[in-house]
Amino acid sequence: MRLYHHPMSSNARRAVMTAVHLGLKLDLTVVDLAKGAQRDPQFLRMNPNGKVPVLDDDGFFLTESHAIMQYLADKTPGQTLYPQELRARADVNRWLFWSAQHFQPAVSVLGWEHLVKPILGMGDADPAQVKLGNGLVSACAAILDAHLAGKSWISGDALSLADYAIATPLAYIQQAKLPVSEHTNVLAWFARVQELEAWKRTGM
Ligand SMILES: N[C@@H](CCC(=O)N[C@@H](CS)C(=O)NCC(=O)O)C(=O)O
Repeated sequence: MRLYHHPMSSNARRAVMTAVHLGLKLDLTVVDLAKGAQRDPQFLRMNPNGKVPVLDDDGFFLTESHAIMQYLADKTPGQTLYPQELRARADVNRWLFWSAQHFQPAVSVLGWEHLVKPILGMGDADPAQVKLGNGLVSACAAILDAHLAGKSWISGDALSLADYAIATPLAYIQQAKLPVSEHTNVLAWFARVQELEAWKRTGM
């Protein structure tokens, strides 16, 4: 299997971490986002959205990082990251959708303003966008913090796809100036994730 990714992409990292945890071999191809390689016609044939990650499993092209995580887990007999039991799986799914719909987009606003724009030389952060991003991330962080009170992992009692999905954008707490410092349950949980082999073996 091959994954088209970028080393700075938190969306791609959650797929890579899943593969590392599951012991699946992924060949990695870097898509040079800064040079616009994601808009090459050849890449757009794999993902018309022009975004990484894209998984190529023997000619089956799968986009959307959370769907890739689910696919990789479903391909792996005996795995425990993505439970089989109906309600346990539904709970993991609930957090994967939360990650895709709420948390990652919220972090992306601040990631763009504080991290990507400077790298691309696109000027100063836009105060209105920073205000928007701070509000969105703060709201998400408060929800996650309350949920994590007294818990080690996000869904059930064990590490799951939900933890990997939600942790990856937090790699940019400092650079993206994410307003999470008051959310001690989030920080304690994130410290646990950072101790995991899959975290240590991925990212920049
Ligand atoms: N919902 C998508 C989002 C993917 C995404 O936004 N990828 C970013 C990198 S983190 C990208 O490829 N951006 C390039 C662009 O928009 O031009 C997923 O979860 O895979």
